[in-house]
Amino acid sequence: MLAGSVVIFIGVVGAALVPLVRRRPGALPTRAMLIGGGLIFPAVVLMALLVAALLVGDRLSPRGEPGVLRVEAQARQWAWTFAYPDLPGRAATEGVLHVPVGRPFEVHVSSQDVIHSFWAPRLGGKIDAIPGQVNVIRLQADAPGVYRGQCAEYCGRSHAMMDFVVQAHSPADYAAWQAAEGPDQ
Ligand SMILES: [Cu+2]
Repeated sequence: MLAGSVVIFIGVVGAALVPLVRRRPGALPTRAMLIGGGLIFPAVVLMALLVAALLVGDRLSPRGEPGVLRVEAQARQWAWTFAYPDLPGRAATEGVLHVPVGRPFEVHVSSQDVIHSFWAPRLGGKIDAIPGQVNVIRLQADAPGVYRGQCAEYCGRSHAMMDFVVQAHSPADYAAWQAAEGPDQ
């Protein structure tokens, strides 16, 4: 989107400069600019963005497919707790969400107090954390590492400090973490 908008911006600025440089009427063909630039071009661009948005939205939506790891994210002022109902015996973690790499996981997001928003930008879109309601977002990390996340809905005094990380483990590391004893690791 950024690359496309830069190209369009340069084109628009260029078209606006043409009449200034070539100081005569009809420097640009009026009809072609109106119909082509004002009607057809935006329609094509917006359709392309609509298709892209629908595809991304579909990718982020839960599908009830088997083998997807389920994790739970509980927001509160001003921290995140992550629970692992699919991993019996595994204690909840504070501020760090542990996931396996290369495998989709669904985050079931809720809140204990006010509305927050779960957002790990490098993994995908954000989703609201609403008290009394569970929203689900489907994500996947394709490389091991740490993906920073942040509450994306203003939720009070320490909202800006309400961050978390998603730690994506290789399969062996994930098994080791899963087997590790004790809370908050
Ligand atoms: Cu928040």
